[in-house]
Amino acid sequence: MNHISRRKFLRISGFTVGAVAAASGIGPVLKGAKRINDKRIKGIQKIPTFCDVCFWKCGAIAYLNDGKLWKIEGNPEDPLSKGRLCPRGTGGIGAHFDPDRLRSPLIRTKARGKEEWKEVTWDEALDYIAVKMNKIKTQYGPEAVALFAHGIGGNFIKHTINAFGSQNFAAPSFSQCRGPRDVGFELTYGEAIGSPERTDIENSKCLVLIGSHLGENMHNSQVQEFAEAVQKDAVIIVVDPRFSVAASKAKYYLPIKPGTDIALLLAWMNVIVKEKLYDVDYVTKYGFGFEQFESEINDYTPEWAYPETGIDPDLIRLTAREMSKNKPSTLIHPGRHTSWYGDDAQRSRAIALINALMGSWGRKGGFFYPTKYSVPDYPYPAYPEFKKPKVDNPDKKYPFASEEITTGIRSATITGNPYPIKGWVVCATNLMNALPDQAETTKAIQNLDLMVVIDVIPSEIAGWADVVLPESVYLERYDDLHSSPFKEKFLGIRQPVVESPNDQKPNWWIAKKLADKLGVGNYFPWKDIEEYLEFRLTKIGSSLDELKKKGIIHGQKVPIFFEEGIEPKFDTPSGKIEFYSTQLQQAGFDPVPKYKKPEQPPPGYFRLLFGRSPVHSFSRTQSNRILMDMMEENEIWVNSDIAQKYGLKNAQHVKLKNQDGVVSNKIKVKVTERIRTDCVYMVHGFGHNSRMLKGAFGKGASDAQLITKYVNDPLMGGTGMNVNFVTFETEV
Ligand SMILES: Nc1nc2c(c(=O)[nH]1)N[C@H]1C(S)=C(S)[C@@H](COP(=O)(O)OP(=O)(O)OC[C@H]3O[C@@H](n4cnc5c(=O)[nH]c(N)nc54)[C@H](O)[C@@H]3O)O[C@H]1N2
Ligand SMILES: Nc1nc2c(c(=O)[nH]1)N[C@H]1C(S)=C(S)[C@@H](COP(=O)(O)OP(=O)(O)OC[C@H]3O[C@@H](n4cnc5c(=O)[nH]c(N)nc54)[C@H](O)[C@@H]3O)O[C@H]1N2
Ligand code: SF4
Ligand SMILES: [Mo]
Repeated sequence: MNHISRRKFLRISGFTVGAVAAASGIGPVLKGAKRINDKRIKGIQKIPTFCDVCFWKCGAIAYLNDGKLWKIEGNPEDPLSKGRLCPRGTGGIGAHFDPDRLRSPLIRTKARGKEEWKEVTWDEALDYIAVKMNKIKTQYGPEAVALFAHGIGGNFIKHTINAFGSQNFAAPSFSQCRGPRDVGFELTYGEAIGSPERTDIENSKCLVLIGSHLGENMHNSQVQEFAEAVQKDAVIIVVDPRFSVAASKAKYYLPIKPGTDIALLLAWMNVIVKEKLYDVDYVTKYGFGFEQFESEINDYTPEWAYPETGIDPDLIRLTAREMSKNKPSTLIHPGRHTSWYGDDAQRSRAIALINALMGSWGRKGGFFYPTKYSVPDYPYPAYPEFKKPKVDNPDKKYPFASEEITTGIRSATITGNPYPIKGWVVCATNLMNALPDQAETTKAIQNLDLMVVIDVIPSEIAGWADVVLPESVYLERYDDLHSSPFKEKFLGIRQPVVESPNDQKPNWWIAKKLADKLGVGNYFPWKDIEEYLEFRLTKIGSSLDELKKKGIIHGQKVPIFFEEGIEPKFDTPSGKIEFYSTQLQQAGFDPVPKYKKPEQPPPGYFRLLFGRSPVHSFSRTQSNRILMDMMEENEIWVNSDIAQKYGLKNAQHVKLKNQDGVVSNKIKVKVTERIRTDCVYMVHGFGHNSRMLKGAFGKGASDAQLITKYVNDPLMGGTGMNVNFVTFETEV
């Protein structure tokens, strides 16, 4: 393996912090930025805050030059960023300057989805919403209004909706993202992985990445720790049908047939158990049901796994031994976006179990026990009694769902079962791109009496709203306090760096004002957010002033590993690590994961895979002109042999047609050896079709549009989305 420095590693994808600045033409776009502070201040001002280009929430310092927004860097005091932002964070200032931003509240004038609006005042918009919400309340009950939100900005809106009387809330971060993983680990260890992940990547001596494409997935701390591990010569094993950026750092690359990871995991466990390569003491002390587990995996030899996975049995043995050599500092990464095939909670459980064999849970180089700065909540009045159970998972159809299921709310909106949902409030989540099956989403929307979207740009979901509310971007507002469960306790603040350019308002203001209009203003006893923050900060002996100045404060260091004194406790029915799960067995599921063959593409079709670009977040940054400069459209990765067979040339445009006849926008072909022949790959988030997104409209293709099919995870309701197949249309 080649040795590279951390700096070089971060450059592997060609996007260093410097590159962002150089490519972005920051100078010209900066014109006209307004600062929040004294307008006469000359020279440089530094204002600590935290990033919101994704949900990692890196501590940052924004710079003003002569009162104008200049740049943003990492806050060295922040344990998540350690003073460095990822390229998206650095380009985040482009959100403030985006010419396509929403400027004032809008009310729809034509049919839903036609994107015809009139500009209205905040009072008009909020009155309109309050009247409709109260009408829904009278007719169907308050729980007929549901909230979809993603990220810290949703906290205050959620408070308003709860005060109104509804607890129907869901975020795509569960059933479309990390839900299966968290459930798989909860079933095994009694605790979830959480966010940020509780993985001690920097100290791991052997790191196994199953699809986790760190380096393209730019979750900052993990990428920095990954670079650290590479530098320290950790053995990297990457399992991915596509030769990812991470694969280029690996000692072993396993180009697995998509959807067959459980077979590989079972074969690895088979070798590890048969050759007694596991941590015998650890398993004996903390394990439950090991004998049943052992007999269940007895037949899953590497030779059995070979035709399923396409991975050579010798390579399976070699990598199993390599993992074992480095235990307990062997980390089989749990992944994050794990809603792939519908058997995902079981795949995650298999990952949890192989980690248990390595003894890595609770150990250095494995999984730490996170700690969190705790700040007392604001003493709000109790919410009204919720008269109906949540709508998203009736009769506990998905018995192990530990959070709410977005698609459950969507199907209740379509069917009226278990009860009708008539209003959606959607805050900071582009449901058209985040949920599978867009036709189902629009069908649900057509059933609504009220559809409200709170966004910063005219996203696809905003295009379907009755009322669109323009929020201030993160650089222009306060948010709730931020303390993540992590390796150390810390508390961060987001504060305004510049003023909003038009009539945009922060989410706390929108939430409070809407509560007033709904007649539940007593749930917001504070005058403004500064008073709210001051109140909470006083409770911990700090102050708003201190946080505004420092951006981050630290708590006391506590042990986070067993070897540091954490007591090994497992919140499972047996109080141990469950190699055999009686909970699953009693609920009629496999107590030890089993492998089921994935459905194969029909002849001439290829499985559609998707992932991240290092310079974009989901579908939210494509119109940020700084990030757009770095990547304007996505490409479809096609294996060279397949390209030759179909006569496809590099950079040629094609359309993709899926198994249900849905045809995509034009997308550029990337001919490459870096992907298997049975699948194609694209970056998620492109192919915008909202006409008001002038900069991003029609650039590249949308994976979401092609995901008309999905498979529900029977354990927890996650939506496996890697089950769609596409073919090429070359007449474009
Ligand atoms: N097809 C497909 N679907 C997926 C995925 C995929 O890869 N492919 N990934 C899945 C995963 S892992 C996740 S976590 C989810 C992510 O799902 P989402 O969180 O819904 O991601 P985005 O599509 O970026 O939508 C975010 C929306 O918030 C808006 N926004 C940005 N900043 C602000 C703000 O400050 N205030 C407000 N009010 N709005 C703001 C953006 O303009 C955008 O419309 O999607 C899941 N769904
Ligand atoms: N730059 C950037 N970074 C991000 C985000 C972003 O929007 N932009 N979003 C963040 C969020 S919320 C999430 S959830 C993560 C998502 O990122 P991750 O959790 O790291 O990855 P996934 O999206 O699950 O998977 C994408 C990878 O899985 C591979 N893959 C596809 N099918 C299979 C399979 O069957 N088996 C195996 N072994 N591999 C397969 C694909 O080829 C691709 O390399 O990224 C986070 N980081
Ligand atoms: S990982 Fe990047 S985009 Fe996400 S919060 Fe950190 S700096 Fe911002
Ligand atoms: Mo995610």
